[in-house]
Order: sequence, then C-alpha cells, then structure tokens
Amino acid sequence: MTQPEIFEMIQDDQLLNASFWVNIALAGLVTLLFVYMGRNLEDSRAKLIWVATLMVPLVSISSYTGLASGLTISFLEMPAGHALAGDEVLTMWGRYLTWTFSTPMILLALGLLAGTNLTKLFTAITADIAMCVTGLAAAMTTSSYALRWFWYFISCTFFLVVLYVLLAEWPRDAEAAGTDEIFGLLRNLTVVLWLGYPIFWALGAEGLAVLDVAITSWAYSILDIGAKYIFAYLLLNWIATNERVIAQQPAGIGIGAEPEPGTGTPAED
Ligand code: RET
Repeated sequence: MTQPEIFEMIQDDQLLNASFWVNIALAGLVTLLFVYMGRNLEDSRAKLIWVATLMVPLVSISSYTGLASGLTISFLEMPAGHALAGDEVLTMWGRYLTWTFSTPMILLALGLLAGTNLTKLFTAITADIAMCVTGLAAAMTTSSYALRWFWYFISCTFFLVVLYVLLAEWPRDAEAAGTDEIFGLLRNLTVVLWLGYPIFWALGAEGLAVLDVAITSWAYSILDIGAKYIFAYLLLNWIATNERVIAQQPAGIGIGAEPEPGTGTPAED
C-alpha cells in the first residue's frame, strides 16, 4: 500500500483517526499549559525536570502526526502461526519508534526527582530505549511468528530492568532526597500504566489478535494520556510549589560512589 492509500484508509476509519487527533490536540494544549506552569522556576535541576517533562508532549505531537499522516504506519503480512496469518495487518510502528524518545524523558524527570545518581539513571534509560527498540523489532518481524514473540520476550526483559530501578532503587533515593511522597505517587502511576502497554501489544493485532486495530490504538492513546499528560501535570504542579526541595539536593548527579567519611570535598554549608 502506498502512503496516500494508507492515509485515505485512516481517514475512512473515524475511530482510528480520532485516536490520533485527540492526542495531537491534547498534547498541544498541555504543552502551552506546561510552559506556563514552569515559567517561574529558577533552580537548574528543577528546570531540567521541566524541560524533560515538556519534551514528552512535544514528542507526542510528532509521534501522532506521523501516525495520522500514514508516514509511520505499514501493512505487514503476518507469518504462519499468527491468528491473522497471510493477512496484511495495519502496524503502527511509529508508536514504538517515538516511545524511544518520549519514555527516556519521563524516566529522566522521575530519576532527577528522586535525586538518583548517574549510574542508575543510565541503567534505567538505556534499558528503556532497548525495550522500545526491541518492541519495534517484535512488531516489524514478518519472517517468523516465534521470533516475533522472542523479540517481545527480550523487550519484556529490558522492561523488568526499568521496573527494578523504579520499584527497588529510586524509592530509597527519593526518601533521602525528601521527595518520596510525590515520587511514590508518580512511580505508582507509571508502573501501573506502563504495564498496560505490553498487555495491549499481546492482545492486539500484532500479538494474539484478540482486539482489533482501532481498539488497540485507543488503548494506547488512553494509556498515553495518563502516562504522559497526567503524569507530567502532577509532576510540574509539585515542582512549581516545591522547587526548594529540589534546589536543596546536592549539585550535579554523581556516579554513585559514596565518599569515605573524612575524605572528599567538604560540604559547602
Ligand atoms: C512493548 C511490546 C514489547 C514488550 C514491552 C513493551 C512495552 C512498552 C512500554 C511502553 C511505554 C510507553 C509510554 C509511552 C509514552 O509516550 C513495546 C509494547 C515490555 C512499557 C509510556
């Protein structure tokens, strides 16, 4: 199918088309709101959290524009063994590609909020990028049904690393940084909503094909609204009124080595 044909097909499927445009409109509105919410921030770490958070709806606009225009959608013939074997299935591969850019921003903002170190931040973000890229591979593999699920399994393994950092490492850091309450809320929101993505992948046309394409697209779009816009709103709202707590964290993000007592640079205050 050519791009104009895919575009026409999307236009004819009102439900699918709406799942894209609702997100483009929302992302535009929240971008303006977030610029306004962060206008008075002064601390550089708080500003970095703000910029990372702002990038989320901006990436989203690009992502959904790619889908709505048909640029990042392809029809792929499913291999033998798939419920729709031999059929051309609409694959929104642009979603997995753009998650590679949006989800690291979410983790960067959360990690900075928790006052974590560079090692843990690097671990969470690289595992997250690997999760998205291998998820893209799962969706794009047409040679073998088993290999589609093998990619899915690899992606889930990277996801487990992200979950480990979110659930076991950062809560401790956040407690030390005095941000544990807001961190806990955003962590729970993130973990619950992010778990929805692999579930809908498995149930959607690309996996077991229990749900049709428009329903799966809406499921992702709704998860996106919570995991991105509601998440970002709660975070920025907190930062705007608690900038002091962030500003009090030690400057910079170290690699995590605790100095021996009596060594290292004396505290400034
Ligand atoms: C895939 C399929 C393969 C297995 C796993 C997945 C996880 C995806 C996740 C996506 C989160 C996306 C967000 C986007 C916001 O812009 C790729 C669906 C584990 C967790 C939060």
